[in-house]
Parts: sequence; C-alpha cells; structure tokens
Amino acid sequence: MFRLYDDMTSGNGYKVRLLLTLLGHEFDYVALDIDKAETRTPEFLKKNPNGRIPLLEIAPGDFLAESNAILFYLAEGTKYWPPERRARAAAMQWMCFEQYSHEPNIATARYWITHKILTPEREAMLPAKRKLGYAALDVMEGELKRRAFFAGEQMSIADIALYGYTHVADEGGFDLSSYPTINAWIARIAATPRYIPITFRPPSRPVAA
Ligand SMILES: N[C@@H](CCC(=O)N[C@@H](CS)C(=O)NCC(=O)O)C(=O)O
Repeated sequence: MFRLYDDMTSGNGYKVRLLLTLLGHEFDYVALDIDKAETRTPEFLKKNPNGRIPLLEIAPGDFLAESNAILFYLAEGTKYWPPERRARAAAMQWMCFEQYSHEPNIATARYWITHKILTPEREAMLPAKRKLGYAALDVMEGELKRRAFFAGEQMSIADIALYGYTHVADEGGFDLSSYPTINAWIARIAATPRYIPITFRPPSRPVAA
C-alpha cells in the first residue's frame, strides 16, 4: 500500500492526496508539521534528502519526491495521463509552468501569509510575487478560454497540478473575481466524482516519521 508523507496545509501535498483519492487508492497517511521542521529530521532526510513533502513511499524503502513526479507516477495508465502524444506534451508543458511560473509566486505568498511568517523582507517581496502570480493567472485564463482542460479534452494531472494552489490563491492575497474561466474550471474540477477538498484529512495511522 502507498504511504504518503505530507503536511495538511500543503497544496503540493493536496495534489497527491487528491489524485490518490480520485483513483480510489487506499494509502497510509503520515501527517508531518513543516512549521516544526519535521521534514528536516535526520530520520526524514534519509527518506528525502531534499527535506520536503509530499513524499510517496511506493514500496517499503522506495521513496518518490516532487508533487508533479508523483502525479505522473500515479497517473500512468489511467485517464489522468492523456493517451495522445501531443496532449501528453501539453500536460508536461503546464506542469513545468506550474513549478516555475505559478507555484513560486502564488503558493509562496500563501505560505508566508497563512503560516504567519511574513518578515519585513518577505513583505517587501510580496508585490513582485503578486505581479508574477497574476501574470500566471492571466496565462491560465487565456488558455481556458480555448479549452476546458489544460491537456486534451479531459481533466489530467496538469489540471490537478495547477488546481492545487489556484483554488486557494485568495489565501495568498490573490483576487480571482476577474477570472471567470478559471472559476468555471475550478468548479468543474470540484464536481469530479470522489473529489476531496484541501481540508479533508485522510485517515492517519500511527507511523513513526
Ligand atoms: N517542488 C516541490 C516543492 C515541495 C515543497 O516545497 N514542499 C514544502 C511544503 S509545500 C515543504 O516540504 N517545506 C518544508 C521545508 O522546506 O522544510 C513539489 O512540488 O513537491
């Protein structure tokens, strides 16, 4: 059975929780607290030397890090990884966009604000994060005017990757009210059978981290 190391506040973790659940997988859930540096203990660093969640234990002792790599691993052979070559390339395109243009701005602003770690230095960086975050949202809005999902006609892991932090962008101080197409896409994803919200905590077993 898969075991997911995660922190409930993480949108990156949520992407994986969501796909595992959409696919109907049972999994062990290990909730860590990143505010208490629980991903930086010697024990956890043996599992992921990069000291970050989400981390999926695929088989005992086989650990896979990076949310989008985990999504790819889980999606292969399922409807969430498109069958056509061109659509698969589009999915990769949007997952790279998510990591480089979206996540560092929208997710980081949300993390600083919701975890209350907004130092004066970070406060000074927020306008730049906002500008780049809104630029990413503009690109998404434009794309979603042309198609219902980011890669092909069906929801794929590219949508899950981008949904993770977009649907809670308001918590990072982003106003989504002028993005009707993004809001319609958010509603479509939330209507997927077996969908779970970011606040849903999978059942945990008492596993030593
Ligand atoms: N690119 C990585 C980012 C992972 C990441 O930054 N995880 C954060 C939580 S969202 C974390 O573990 N932070 C704790 C730390 O850095 O100590 C992914 O997509 O999984």
